[in-house]
Amino acid sequence: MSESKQMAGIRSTQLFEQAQEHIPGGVNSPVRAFRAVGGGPLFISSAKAAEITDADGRTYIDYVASWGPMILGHAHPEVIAAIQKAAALGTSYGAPTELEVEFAKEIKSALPSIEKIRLVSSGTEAVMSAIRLARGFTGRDKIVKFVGCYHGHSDALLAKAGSGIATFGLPDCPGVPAETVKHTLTLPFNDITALEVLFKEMGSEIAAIVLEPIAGNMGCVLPKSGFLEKLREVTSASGSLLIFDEVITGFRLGRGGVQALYNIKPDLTCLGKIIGGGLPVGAFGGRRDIMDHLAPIGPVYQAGTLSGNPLAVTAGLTVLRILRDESIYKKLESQTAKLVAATNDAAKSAGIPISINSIGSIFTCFFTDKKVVDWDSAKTSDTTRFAKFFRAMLAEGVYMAPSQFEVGFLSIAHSDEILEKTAIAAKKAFETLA
Ligand code: HOZ
Repeated sequence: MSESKQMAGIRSTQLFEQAQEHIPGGVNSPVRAFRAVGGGPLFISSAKAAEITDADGRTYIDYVASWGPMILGHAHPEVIAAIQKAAALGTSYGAPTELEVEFAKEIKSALPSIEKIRLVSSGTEAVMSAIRLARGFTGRDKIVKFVGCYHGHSDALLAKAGSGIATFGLPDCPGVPAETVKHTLTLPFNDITALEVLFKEMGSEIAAIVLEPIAGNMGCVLPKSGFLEKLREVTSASGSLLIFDEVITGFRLGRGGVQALYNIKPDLTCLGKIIGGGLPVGAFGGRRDIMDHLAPIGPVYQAGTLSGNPLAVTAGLTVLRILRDESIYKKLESQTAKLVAATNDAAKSAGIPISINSIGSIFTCFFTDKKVVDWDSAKTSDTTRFAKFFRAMLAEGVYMAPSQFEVGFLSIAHSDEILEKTAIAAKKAFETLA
């Protein structure tokens, strides 16, 4: 193990000290601060393909992939060229463009449940807007979300959320008025009985169920057989809407996201991450009759100066067009399967119990011998052991999400050579835990 790589380097440490003077916690998004794993964060200066390089000039194999968007690897030449060309034409107009029409068509061709779509600038904004629209359309206030699912940081959706809220064990968030969350009902993920009981009792008051149909913010958690079908059934029966938050899964687990994999048609879908090709973009779309409730043709207001930004749309469109090649997804899946198998082997030979959940090109290695099916089982993971593993992997040159309750992402740049290096690192890292 290269001791010199064990901690953030001198430059990252200096930058973190400065950052803490000027930026709360030194970061612009909490999980990045490494508080759940110890040590200070790496400050990144560049990235290429499957690797990132920090301010100290150290290069790491990257499984964060900007939390998902970099499915083609960092600084993909076609994407960079497209952005450069677009930048020369002006970076923002605050007016409609042909690009937005092309982008809407591209997304609709992949997700037939989307009849109309509106662009925003982040996943948070997409889900927040979809909830407002669902409430405006149904005339109902209550929404249902699942414990451990994360839908961005808007007030109504922070209740029992995943990601940083789960990582730091924050039950409630000061600043969110009780009146705002009183309409947010929470249920355990994958619990069909609890769902049926709730809808029997108050289905007619519920505007929408919102969920990550494959959860990615309590680690990767898959829906059990029949769960998504039951959601569709109870919402249709009660006149509530079904909203899929596919911010992580859209265009990542195949062009059609989870809805294509499980053949379920949500009323609304929220997208983000990959559709911006690494630039800030979110979107929400779905049934025409619902979407037409949005201003300017309907009464539900929603707006954004940088919505449909030409640079971001160019980057996203370039990526989505490349992703028309379905063989990319097959390759990603087989590379991920290799990584999962190697990780299981390494843990087994070190005698460390783990439970890996994975689908397509995402995965989470939980440090538990339990099957992880919801937030309660995710929580059985030994997070101290995870933190030690994280640090050992970092020391071996592998950069993973600094929280147990996130997913790892592969890109098409994660070659066999990269996977072999990762497997060697994992073997050494598990041995440090034995
Ligand atoms: N909420 C993101 C993970 N699911 C973290 C984003 C970030 O820190 O950049």
